[in-house]
Amino acid sequence: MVFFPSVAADDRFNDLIGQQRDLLAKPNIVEENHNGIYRRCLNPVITPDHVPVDWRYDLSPQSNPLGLERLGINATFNAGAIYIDGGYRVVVRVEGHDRKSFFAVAESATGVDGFEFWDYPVVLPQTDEPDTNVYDMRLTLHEDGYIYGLFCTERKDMSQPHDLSAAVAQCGIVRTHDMKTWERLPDLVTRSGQQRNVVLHPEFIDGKYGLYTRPQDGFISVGAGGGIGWGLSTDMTRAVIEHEVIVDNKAYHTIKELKNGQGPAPIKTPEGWLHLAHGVRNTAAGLRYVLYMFMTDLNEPWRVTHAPGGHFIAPQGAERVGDVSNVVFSNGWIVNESSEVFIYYASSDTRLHVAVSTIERLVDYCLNTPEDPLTSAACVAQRVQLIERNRTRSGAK
Ligand code: M1P
Repeated sequence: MVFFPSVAADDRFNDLIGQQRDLLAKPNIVEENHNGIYRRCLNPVITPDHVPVDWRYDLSPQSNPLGLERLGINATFNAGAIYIDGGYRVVVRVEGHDRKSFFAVAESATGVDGFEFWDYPVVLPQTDEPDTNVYDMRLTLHEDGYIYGLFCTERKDMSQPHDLSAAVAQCGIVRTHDMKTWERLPDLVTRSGQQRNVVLHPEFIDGKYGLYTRPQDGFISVGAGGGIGWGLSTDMTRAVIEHEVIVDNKAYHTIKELKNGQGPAPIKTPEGWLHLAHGVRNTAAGLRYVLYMFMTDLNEPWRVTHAPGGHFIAPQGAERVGDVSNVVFSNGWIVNESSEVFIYYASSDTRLHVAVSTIERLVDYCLNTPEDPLTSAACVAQRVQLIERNRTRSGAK
């Protein structure tokens, strides 16, 4: 058997480009069976195979006569999202084989398929303290007119020089008008030693910028900290939060027992702000990340008004397996002019998916899904109540 039949490098490159063209042209399929709240699309919307061939291969037959991949892509996940001029744009966390993440914009006309990367990844300006790794950008079109990107910047923890996995996570900030040129602003300053999952609220609150935070003690563990926090900053060019309150706390024996974090910027509806977040619990198989929703007051977005119990989206089927298995994570969603909602979520830190819903359905879900009553007995009572109502309605004895 000939393992590597002799093929001209040019032919191999044309094949790779053709395969990618076919992948991008493949229409997505919406699942048939669904819960009425959302419908998953069956194919991931962005995988490493969507990353342009010329970002991975040296396409010169002279310097790459064997057609080898030079800079591989390991994963494409956790994407911020924004809707501009009828285009669905995501800022994807792209991770190379070297374990460093970077940001890249991909755009689709439908929101569910045909995502094509722009020509170049985002070139992120640095602060005086360069980032080692950056990830999970949340995009907010703020009423001040800028598009802000808040992301996690990770650097070595110099106070523990011999522990090579000791890191410090903080909130990096960029802003832009065109998503091509990004202005880097100083990192957010808070009283917490570590911050991840920081998100900018889209509207001013008493003339100040509102930010959802996640104060934490350690890099992976939130320790005594945690919960989705909230604070105000007078300025984004030197963002400082002096005082944080907890909007949504961790809770014993729930989907957010270990930690939680705000997903994308909340969506404004007449009934209140819709929030998407992730909750984490520990299991014998490791951490399990699921998505959940809640709603906050229109004028006081730090005050929870509705908290549907349990998870909203959990990893299922092939989503369960990847670099960090049993994880779904979301930092981007889009509402279009028809009030359809496109929820971009990544599975197992590996690839990006979309589920589709509507504002009406998500509001109904938040207003009418019972809260988690926190004990087995109370959960049974809640379910018995539902069964009894249904039986009474149908006239069953
Ligand atoms: O590996 C799962 C997720 O872990 C982190 O999220 P959190 O800070 O809430 O634990 C992030 O690194 C995230 O990117 C990752 O998907």
